[in-house]
Amino acid sequence: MNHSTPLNQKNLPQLSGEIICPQYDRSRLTAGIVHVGVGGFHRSHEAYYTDALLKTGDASGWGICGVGLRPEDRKIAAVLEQQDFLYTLILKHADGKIENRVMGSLMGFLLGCDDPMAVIDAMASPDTRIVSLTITEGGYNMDTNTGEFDFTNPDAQHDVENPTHPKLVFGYLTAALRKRRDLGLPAFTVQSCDNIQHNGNLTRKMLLGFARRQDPELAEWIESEVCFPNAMVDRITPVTTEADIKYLSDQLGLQDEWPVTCEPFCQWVIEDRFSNGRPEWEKVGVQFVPDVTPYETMKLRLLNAGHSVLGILGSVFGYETIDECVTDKLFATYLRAFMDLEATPTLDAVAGIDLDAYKETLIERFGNPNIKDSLPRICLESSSKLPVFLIPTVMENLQRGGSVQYAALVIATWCFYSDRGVDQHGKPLEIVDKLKDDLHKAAKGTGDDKLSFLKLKSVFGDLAENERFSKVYAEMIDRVYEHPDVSSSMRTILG
Ligand code: CS2
Repeated sequence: MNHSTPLNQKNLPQLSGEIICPQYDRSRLTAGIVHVGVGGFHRSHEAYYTDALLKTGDASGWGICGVGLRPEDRKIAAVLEQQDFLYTLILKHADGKIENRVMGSLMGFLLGCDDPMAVIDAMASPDTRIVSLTITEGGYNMDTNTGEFDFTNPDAQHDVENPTHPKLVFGYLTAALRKRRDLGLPAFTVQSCDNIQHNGNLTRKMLLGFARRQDPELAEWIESEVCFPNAMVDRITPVTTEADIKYLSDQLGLQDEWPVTCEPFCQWVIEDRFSNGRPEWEKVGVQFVPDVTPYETMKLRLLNAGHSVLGILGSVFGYETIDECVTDKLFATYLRAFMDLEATPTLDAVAGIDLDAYKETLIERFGNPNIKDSLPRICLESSSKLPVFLIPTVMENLQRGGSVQYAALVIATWCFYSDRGVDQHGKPLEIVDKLKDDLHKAAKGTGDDKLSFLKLKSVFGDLAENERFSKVYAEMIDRVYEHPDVSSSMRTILG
C-alpha cells in the first residue's frame, strides 16, 4: 500500500522538510509566458529559472502557461492538472547529494489538439508577453534541402487553409499574432529554447515563411513587430524513469507522477531583444548578451558533439550511459583529443570563458554517476543532430587543413550502427530516428560502395565529394568493418 502524499497545492505544507517548496503565492500569478513543449528540458531549465525568479518576489506577472499540441500530450496534461501543475525537480550532484525542489512556475496547461481556440486565446491574451518553444529540431518544419519552410508537410498545408484550428506551432503563432494585431495589442516575443544554432533566426524564418503564404500583410506586421532572440540553452536532463518516481515515494513520501531529474549545472545565454518586456532572469543567473553566436557554437561543438562522439562509439562498444563511457580512460582520452584537436581550433574566443576549464567541466559533468544519461537518448534523432553538432566542425577543418579523423571514425561507426542495428556483441540497439530507414539503406550499401552512407546528402551535404575526407572516411570504414571492436580503432587513431 502506498502511503505517500500526492503532490498538489493543498498538500505542500505536509511535505517532508527536505523538499524545497514554492513559498510565493501561486494564486496571484498571471501567465506572462506561454510555453509550447513542456517536456523534461523545459521543466529543468526555463521553468526552473522562472521559479527561482518568482521566489525573489516582485515577478508575479511571469507565470508560465504550458501548451501541448499533440494527442500524445493528453497524458501529461492529466498528470499536471491533477498535481495543480506542480512537479519535483530532482537535482543530482556528482557526490551523491540530491536536492529536491517542487517547482511552482507552471500555472496551467492547455491542449491544442482538443481546444485550439483556447491556445490561440492564451497566446493573444494581454498578459502574455513571451511565447517560448521547445519543439525539437523536427518541430521547426524546415526542408533540409532548401532551408525553407516545408509546405509539403500535410499539416502545413492544413494550417495554411485553416487559420482558426491549426496543427503546427507556426499556425498557432500566426493566428495569435493576427488576433493581437487586430485587437491593437503589442506583439509577443517568440523565444526558442531548442538546442539549435541561431534558434531565434530559424524560428523567425520559418514563421515568416508560413505567414507569407497564409497572409502576406500579417507577415509584414510580424516582421516588424516580433523579436526572436537567439539563445544558448544548457542543462543535462535525462529521461525521467520509474526509479525517479519510486525514489520520491519511498525516500520522501511524495507521490509525483512526473518529476524531472537534472544535473546541478545550468546555463542560459540570451540575446537581449524582446518585443514586449521580459522577466529579470539575470537576477537568477541568466546571461543577456548582444550576440550569442560564440556561446552556442562552443556548446554545440564541444558539449553536444562530445555527447554524440561518446553516444555512437559507446553504443557500438556496448555501453549504456554517458558516465559509463567517460569513466573508461580510453573514451575520455578520445573525447578530449577530439575536443582539443578538431573542435577547439574551429572556435572563436568567448568573452569570459576559459575553454580549457570549460572542457574539464564538461568531462566532469558527463562523469556525474547519478545522472545516468542513456545513450539511446543521446543517439535519438542523430540525423538531425550530427549536421548541427559535428558536420560543421568537419567542414571547417577541411577548409583549414585541420584534423578530421576523430570525427570520421564516429561517422563510420554510425554507419556500422545504422547498418547492423546491433552493438559489437550482437545486442540489438534501440534506434529512434525519423531517417532510420534511409540511414539503414545507405549504410547497407557500404559493401558495394564505401562512401554509400556518406552520400546521404540530407545529412552530410557534399561531404562525400571532398577528396580528403572521403579518403579518411573510407579508411575508417575498412577499420570498423574489419575490426568491429570499436576500441581498437579508437586506440589506433590515438596512436
Ligand atoms: C544532448 C543534449 O540531445 C543530445 O544529444 O547532447 O540533449 C544535451 O544533453 C543538452 O543540450 C544539454 O544542455
